[in-house]
Amino acid sequence: MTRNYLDNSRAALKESMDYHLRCSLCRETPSKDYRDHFLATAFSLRDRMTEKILQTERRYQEAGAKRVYYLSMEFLIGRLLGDSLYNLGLFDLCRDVLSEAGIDIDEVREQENDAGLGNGGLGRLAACFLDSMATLDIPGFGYGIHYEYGLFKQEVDNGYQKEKPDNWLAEFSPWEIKRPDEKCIVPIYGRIEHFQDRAGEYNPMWLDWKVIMGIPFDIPVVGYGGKTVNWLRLYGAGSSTDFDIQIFNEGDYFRAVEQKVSSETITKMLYPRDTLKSGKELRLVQEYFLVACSLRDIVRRYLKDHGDFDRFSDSVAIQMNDTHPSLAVAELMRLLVDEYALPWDSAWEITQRTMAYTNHTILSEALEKWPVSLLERVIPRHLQIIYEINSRFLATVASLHPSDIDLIRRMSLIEEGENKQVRMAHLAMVGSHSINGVSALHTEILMKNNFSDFHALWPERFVSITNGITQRRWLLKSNPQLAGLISEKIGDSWITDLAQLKRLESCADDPDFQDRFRGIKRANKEALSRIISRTAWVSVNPDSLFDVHVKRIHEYKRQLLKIMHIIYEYLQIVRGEKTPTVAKTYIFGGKAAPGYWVAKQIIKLIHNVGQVINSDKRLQDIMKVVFLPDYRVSLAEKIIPAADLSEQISMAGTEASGTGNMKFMLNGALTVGTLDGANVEMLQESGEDNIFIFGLKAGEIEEMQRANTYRPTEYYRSYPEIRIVVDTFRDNVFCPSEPGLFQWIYSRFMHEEDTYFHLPDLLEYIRIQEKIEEEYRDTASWTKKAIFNVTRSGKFSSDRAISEYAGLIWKVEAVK
Ligand code: B1H
Repeated sequence: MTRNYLDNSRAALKESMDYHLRCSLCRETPSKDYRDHFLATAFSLRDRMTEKILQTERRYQEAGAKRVYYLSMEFLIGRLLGDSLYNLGLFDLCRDVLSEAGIDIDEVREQENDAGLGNGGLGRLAACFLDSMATLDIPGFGYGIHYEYGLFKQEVDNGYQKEKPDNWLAEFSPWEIKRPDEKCIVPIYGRIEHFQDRAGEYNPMWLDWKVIMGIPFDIPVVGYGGKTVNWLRLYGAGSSTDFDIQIFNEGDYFRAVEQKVSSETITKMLYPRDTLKSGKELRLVQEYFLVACSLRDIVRRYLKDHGDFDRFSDSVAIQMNDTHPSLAVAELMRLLVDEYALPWDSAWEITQRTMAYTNHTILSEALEKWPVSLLERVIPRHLQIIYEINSRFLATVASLHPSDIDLIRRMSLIEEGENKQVRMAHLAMVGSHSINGVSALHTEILMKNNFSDFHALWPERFVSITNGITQRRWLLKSNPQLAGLISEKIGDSWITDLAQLKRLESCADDPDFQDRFRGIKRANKEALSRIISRTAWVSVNPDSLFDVHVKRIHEYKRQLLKIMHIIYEYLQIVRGEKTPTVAKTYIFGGKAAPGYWVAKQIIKLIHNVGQVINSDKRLQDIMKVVFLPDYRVSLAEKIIPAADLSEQISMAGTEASGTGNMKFMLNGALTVGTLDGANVEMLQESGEDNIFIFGLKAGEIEEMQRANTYRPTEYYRSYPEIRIVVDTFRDNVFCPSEPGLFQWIYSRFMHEEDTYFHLPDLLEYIRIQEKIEEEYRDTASWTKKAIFNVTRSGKFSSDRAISEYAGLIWKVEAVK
């Protein structure tokens, strides 16, 4: 190759793609194989990125920049080819080079497997944050786990979810760079003994531990414009060869091999639970493994440039993505005190100044607690440190509130009882200088309810940072036609400054602009219709209203409320009580945790309702219900640009923020939603005429729960609309061949069980859907509202969120 093989000319790009086809992949050129072209293109981009990683690193070094490390058990990055092409500014060039070879770039992009290393919003947020940090030239890096199997693939068999392994690395990923030379060694298990030192003090020693080896895989993260390239470091577990050889030398060949097998299982797979904790030993080991590997790496990098720890918290900020990496507090203390011999108080000050914690949910089933007995066995030294942190912390609390035993019990890091447990959120809060919620409402609730004792003690630590999404992936790449129309009108500064979209407002009334806007939506709907017929085997009308409910299946998100509305509408039509005025396509998608029975039943219910409705001749062109299997990032990128209506109908007070809601808004869908999570702020931004808000408010629900006044049967008895819907579950209307299948739903209501308040919100939901139908018929007015949703979505950029983290929490600056 020529000397300038990395420049961004057409010739150089072609040359490096041909080079990789022949030299990396050993293929004859020209090749007609899409997968070969995917790999060759990816390698060519990676070459360009690695060069920039080195340049970026030099820039950070010269500036002596403070660095942010984002610790997360999940990074739901999806595909990378399209995003890399856009961020490097090479999309058009690459499309042309490929098309000259007779290759369609879209086919090439379809070859890439999603990196599904996350469950849902929490993992996707981490991925958007990486994109924003690189785009804003912030020295921000991700640390996560190199799962061999990402989130399971979902197949649907007779309406039932079947999980299939996601072997995303089977054809290997061209983006990652394995770095066995930078492996680290992590001790685990063993016991503590105390030895007397010369001064007569007893010091703890962690003995007889086993070893796991952490092997880093780096994925470049290129910011828009291609100047800054950060990286995401994912650790895979291997067994320590040193340790194996020790057993080996003892002559126990089989035990040495067994050791290898078991330590490699640590990063085998992602736990497939969203807003539900697991409680399994292997999950704890995973969390510890992430923390131990990343902190060693962070400390190693720091010590390359520093002789002591005096400037640690000025040089390093660590963000814990929920409590999953909260053992970082104990691990940093252990490193500083045990391995670098710092006095406890100095170590504690450094730790607190370095760490920050983001809470993502108030649902109690997700709040992590680990049994003391388990920690004692897996990481005995960390448990000791946690006890020490706790006793010092409780002494402070006691000195402020000497007689409040109950307060001390509530705030303790240890939950007392028959099986003592460590409360990980308390560990995270005590060890951090900052605690943040992910929307205004969520942070309010945290301060008022869940963490009120901590808020009273340290009000200054609490911050609200509303989530955001990256417009590079969720508009520029996923909706290129709309992106093009916007740039044509206001230029392309919105790509790095989403608030610029406001300047598009003057177009909202322009009939010509409206036409083009609608035309793009219509084209996206056609494309989605083709996907629907291919994957869900239902033919849908692209002129119908696309009403979309996609997200993890969970009771609190209330897919059941949506289905109950669909059933109501269906009954109304077939009974002749309603003349439909708008054709509708109801689109669902989402995975259920494999062990979550109710969620899986809801998938079955959606299918059965779909089967009845889709085969009813009376509703032929009026209503369709589809479930798109295997909802994932790359599918979301096709669904969201085609949506007219975005369903965000969680029970108020349960969805911490939501981020799907923001993606729909950015793509010109109107939202129907409760006053929950970031919907509250979407209402403020869009104005009440451009969003459909209904249902009980968080405070009202809280009050009904507190006073225990909600009785589902009272709603059932009082409202015929509710009764006819609930009775279908008793009467097997949607399971004639499997009587009793959905009886459980009916029974729950009859037994006064409705944890997520479906019935009190159902009437208002039906009414607002009627209003939506009415408004949709006025095409010009609907289009205008859709345009306002786009123009007023600027706040929900992850660039805004990251700027807030950088300024309020991390105190880091861009290094241009
Ligand atoms: C969110 C989780 C979560 N909150 C435990 N909590 C998990 C909890 O594997 N686990 O143990 C996995 C995930 N995920 C989501 O975070 C919230 O529900 C959304 O409302 C929010 O938008 C998102 C990002 O902040």
